[in-house]
Amino acid sequence: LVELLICAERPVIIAGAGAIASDARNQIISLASRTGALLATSLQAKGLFDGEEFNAGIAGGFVCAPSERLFQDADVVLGVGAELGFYTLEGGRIFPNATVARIDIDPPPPAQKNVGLHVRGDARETVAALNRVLAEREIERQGFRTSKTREILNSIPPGFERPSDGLDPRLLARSLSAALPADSVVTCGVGHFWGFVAMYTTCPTRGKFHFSHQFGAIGQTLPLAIGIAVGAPEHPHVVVEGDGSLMMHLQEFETLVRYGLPMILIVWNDSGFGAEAHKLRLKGFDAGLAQWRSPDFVAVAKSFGGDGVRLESEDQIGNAIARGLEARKLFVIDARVSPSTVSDLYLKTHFGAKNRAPLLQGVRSHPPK
Ligand SMILES: Cc1ncc(C[n+]2csc(CCOP(=O)(O)OP(=O)(O)O)c2C)c(N)n1
Ligand SMILES: [Mg+2]
Repeated sequence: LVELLICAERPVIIAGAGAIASDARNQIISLASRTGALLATSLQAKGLFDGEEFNAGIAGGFVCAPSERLFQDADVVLGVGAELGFYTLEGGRIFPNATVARIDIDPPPPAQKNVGLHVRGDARETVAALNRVLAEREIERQGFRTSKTREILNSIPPGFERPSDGLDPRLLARSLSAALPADSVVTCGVGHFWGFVAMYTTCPTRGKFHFSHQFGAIGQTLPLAIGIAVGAPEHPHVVVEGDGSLMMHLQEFETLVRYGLPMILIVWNDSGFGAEAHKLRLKGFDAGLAQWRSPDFVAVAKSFGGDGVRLESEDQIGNAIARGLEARKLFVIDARVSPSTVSDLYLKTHFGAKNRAPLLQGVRSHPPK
């Protein structure tokens, strides 16, 4: 691994959940600066390097356009506490020219493709050892850390057109960044909608993101979020869930109310299984097969003993969250988003469009534990 990093001309370091668990952030930042690497994260470690120079954000399906362009030229990709699975490497598409290496406490999973070099060890200790060896050998590389890279990362993103059939999901996700309390924990479900949250909502400065994507299954967010709420009662908890997924576990409202758990639940409501509706439309089928007339989720929450509000505009999200914090119980924010607005990931993966997503630049005051 030492030799690989010494020879690397344009390395990228991708931190995953294991890097957070072992508190490896500062060691990774030193290693990246020594080797001239771009910093990136898997979805699981979203926001870990916010505020750092040469932070390229998320590597994987949710990659922004400037980073995607730079990753094409990477010659070494080092995962730290990151599995670097199919989605993080986009099946190899995102790093077409790179040798892959990993540092992980676990052995490579049996189904892992492109194992590359796998070093077993604690993320922080192993990266610290690398830093020591590279310092002894006086390695200081410029690598990716040039003014050209800075220019690409800071390029002004293209604007987007506002939809006329509901709230703009990109604008809503962006407005959510400023609305989240600094120490809040955000739990986000999986569906078409999660791309907006992953790519346009910054991680709260002293908070954390969880994504409930195990097995890619929808309908698990509320049960997972209830566990997170019980485990971290000192943090305000904001949950983002799709309307279709929510209707698979709506009965858990009763659990929340019975245990008196405070939770702000934003229903990203496009009145359908958007993930399916967009694909049906694309293939010439009837998208209406995966769409419905939305129930009144606020009324449902109230009937269980919770409360809520229907969001009238994107910029009302701050007020709605403030009301939810005051309510200190289940508080549903029903956000009727545009059902026709396609996420960047879907535009790229299913519609063959060019990636135009901006780099999400957050500022982190404190590393999450
Ligand atoms: C258990 C399960 N059933 C079906 C799917 C396929 N699926 C993936 S996303 C999705 C739609 C989710 O709808 P919603 O929560 O409203 O989010 P949206 O896609 O509309 O943003 C479906 C049916 C799945 N991933 N898991
Ligand atoms: Mg939906």
